[in-house]
Amino acid sequence: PKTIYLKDYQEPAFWVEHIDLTVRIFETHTDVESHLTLKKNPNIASRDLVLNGVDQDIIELALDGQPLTQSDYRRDEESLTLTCDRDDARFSSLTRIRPQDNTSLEGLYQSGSMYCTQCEAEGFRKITFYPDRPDVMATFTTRIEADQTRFPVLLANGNPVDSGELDEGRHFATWNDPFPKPSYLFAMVAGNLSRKDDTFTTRSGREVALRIFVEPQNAHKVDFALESLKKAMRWDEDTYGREYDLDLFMIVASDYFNMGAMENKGLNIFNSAAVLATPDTSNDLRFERIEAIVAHEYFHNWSGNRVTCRDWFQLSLKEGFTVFRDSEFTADMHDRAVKRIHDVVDLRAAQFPEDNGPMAHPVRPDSYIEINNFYTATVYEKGAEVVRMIHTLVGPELFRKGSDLYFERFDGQAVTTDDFVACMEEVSGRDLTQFKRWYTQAGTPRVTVTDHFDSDTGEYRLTFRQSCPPTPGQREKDSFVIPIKMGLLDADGNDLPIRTDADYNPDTQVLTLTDTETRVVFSGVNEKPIPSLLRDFSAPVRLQFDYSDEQLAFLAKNDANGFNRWDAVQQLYLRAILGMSEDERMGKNAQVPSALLDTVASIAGDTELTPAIRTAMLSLPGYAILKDAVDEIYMENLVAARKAVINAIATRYRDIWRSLTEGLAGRGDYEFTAAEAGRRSLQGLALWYWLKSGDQAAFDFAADLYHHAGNQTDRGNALRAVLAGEDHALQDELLEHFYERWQDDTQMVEQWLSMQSSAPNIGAADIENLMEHQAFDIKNPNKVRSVIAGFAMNVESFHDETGQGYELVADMIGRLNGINPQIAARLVTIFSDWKRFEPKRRAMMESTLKTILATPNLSPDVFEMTERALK
Ligand code: DPP
Ligand code: ZN
Repeated sequence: PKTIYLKDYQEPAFWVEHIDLTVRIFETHTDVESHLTLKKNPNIASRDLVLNGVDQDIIELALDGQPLTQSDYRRDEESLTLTCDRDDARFSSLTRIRPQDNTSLEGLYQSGSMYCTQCEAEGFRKITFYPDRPDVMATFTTRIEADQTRFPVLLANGNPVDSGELDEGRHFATWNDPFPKPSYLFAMVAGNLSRKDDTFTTRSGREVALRIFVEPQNAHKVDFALESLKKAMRWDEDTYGREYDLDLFMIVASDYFNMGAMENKGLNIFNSAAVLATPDTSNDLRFERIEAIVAHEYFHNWSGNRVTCRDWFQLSLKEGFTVFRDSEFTADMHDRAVKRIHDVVDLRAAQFPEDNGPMAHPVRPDSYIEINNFYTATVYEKGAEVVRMIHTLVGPELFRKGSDLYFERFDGQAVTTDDFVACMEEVSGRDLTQFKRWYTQAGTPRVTVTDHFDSDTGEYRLTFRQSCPPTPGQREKDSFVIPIKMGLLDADGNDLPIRTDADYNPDTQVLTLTDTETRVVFSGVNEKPIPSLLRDFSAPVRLQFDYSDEQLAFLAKNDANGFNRWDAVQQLYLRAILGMSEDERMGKNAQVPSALLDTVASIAGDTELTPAIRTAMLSLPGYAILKDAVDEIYMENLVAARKAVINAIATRYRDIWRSLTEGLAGRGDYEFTAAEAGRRSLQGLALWYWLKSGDQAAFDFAADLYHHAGNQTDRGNALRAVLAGEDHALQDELLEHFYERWQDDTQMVEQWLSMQSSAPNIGAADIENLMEHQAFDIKNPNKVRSVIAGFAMNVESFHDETGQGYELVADMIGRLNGINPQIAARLVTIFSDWKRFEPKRRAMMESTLKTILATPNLSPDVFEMTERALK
């Protein structure tokens, strides 16, 4: 496989101005006819016309009407190159593809009864010969022909311009997209779909038709997505001044989909799990996720489509910015502090470990073999944090000015992260040269803080030292620009006024670090304060300050910043679990610290905190975060310590959990609001703790809640709690009941699978059984994710000392390699922290990775990930 480097970027020798595409769908094959209007790029001397194309049978190729023979072009695995002497030329091709056999789910493929596409990043080359790179932007006309009965609905990007009947029961539809776009934003759909319509009036008074298309059995599941879409459209007008540009916006739901969703111009295609919802089949988290993904894809219409990426190294230009946008949208729609907490949990559980191992790469990578492997937490979530820091540094008004300038200046162009940052520099007058290291240097910076108080002078001093560990290909790092939002608490827990000569902005409470070491002196301080640092998680760093347990408990109670109250409790949990785990390993008697237990009680009873915040504060860090926090992973000890803390919390406060569970019962119909979702989440957690205490009454309550729940949130909470307990008869009874009742509902079956794969005490053999079940389908990524990804997070079973868990996942990767390389490659990341385990598991995981690497016909996707993991 070939490595592609950013430094080798060159514009193409030819641009495409327009493509005329005709797709004829037949039972056994699909024929694709295309005509490209080419224009020479004057900046490039070469006359090579490079067209990407894979998995197509060539029927006919022509240049300006002259048929081409094999001696007219050079061919390699992914492309075809010919010399074109004219500046204006027309390239034509007729090729044959077989979408019904395309299990990679890239390009045109069959999903259930429909045909649909996924072209990001490089799927268009599986449909027709084309310069399949994002800097080539063309207008598209797409004509689809298919059987009228089997495929009554025919969709493509843009506006419908023509349709009609053909011979032999066939029909056609022609679509025209007037906005030039890269091929990765192409989409088409053919199917027997039911449709729900709505409208949105833009602020300039244009009426936009909104349509959601789904397979008929899902017709009742679209209302929520439609409402979310309208909210997103309004929000983007209000917050960014961005109006929708076409007269029609369509969403299609597909059961077979590699990612969450795709922002194709005017025709978003969604994984059905990311769009279909009813209260009876989706829990609150799912509702929030769907709202965010619908918004995310809609926001891409500007941040991604109108202004797109020059090359795939710039992926974060659209993804980091758009994740930041959708995250702010959710914060505005619901509860800002809760959203921030959820984002930081995800960042710490997924991105920090990625940055802390062999897969670490910069937000703007320098090289790749398979770009699909770079749709990562670093590009998306850390990329969003980088945009957030710019927002913090320049402030909201200038940030908006900068984004206005960016959209205006680069409309219709394919640009780079440097172009984005340059707009922010221009409007703010701030030099962001050093800041841009966040795009080029991988690794999570560490900030170590020490303090000193001088009562004679009334001076309090904080010393910040930053460093960043080496990552693959980057040994030394230069210092980062790190915004630290902070306050100083007095003995009553109030913020002291801040007086300092340092680079501190009193309006935003932000101190900006630029050097390896920064000393900050605060004057006029009469008593030694407790610092509250990195409020709202103002930078994606690991901050270390030597708090006592009592100080953390104090911050948890008193900090004016909700996020930092939560974070103080998380530090208490983390410290307790890691300390106990170490004690265990040394054969010492491990004790749950009393400061932790007292804090738990005070949070549980603090009715001034919203239920959602209390849930977050009462939730322990998961294993992903715990593993990432130690130098060497001893799984048994970590598991024992985490369990001991849970047991102590559960048993000591059994009465609290019971009364919370009972007191938080719902009244009336299900409503998806921040307040109601918060109430349900706290009840779910309280029930889970109550059940962990072993109280029989809790099992009865859970069984009753399961059977009488009016919505999937309560039902799921009840079932998850039961699965975490020891009553195996009840577990079997409820699981059987669930499947019986919901086996015809795809989204419910997916939840049924993942609740089992992530339940404690499930073994590799149970997972094998699940994969034999009729509900499982190895060709369906959602099913694979439900079973395998759930299992991999289920550390007790996955890291079982026999190594059976490793074997099972490796086997799955081997099977998927030939079916769906993208999904297979994702699963490899499960092993990427192997070097950080104790010797026994380290050896087993390493040999598992080597077995994967020895798989015959290994795809470039899996090869790249396995090779990187082993380094
Ligand atoms: N561009 C897509 C997204 O929205 C990729 N799945 O993230
Ligand atoms: Zn995106």
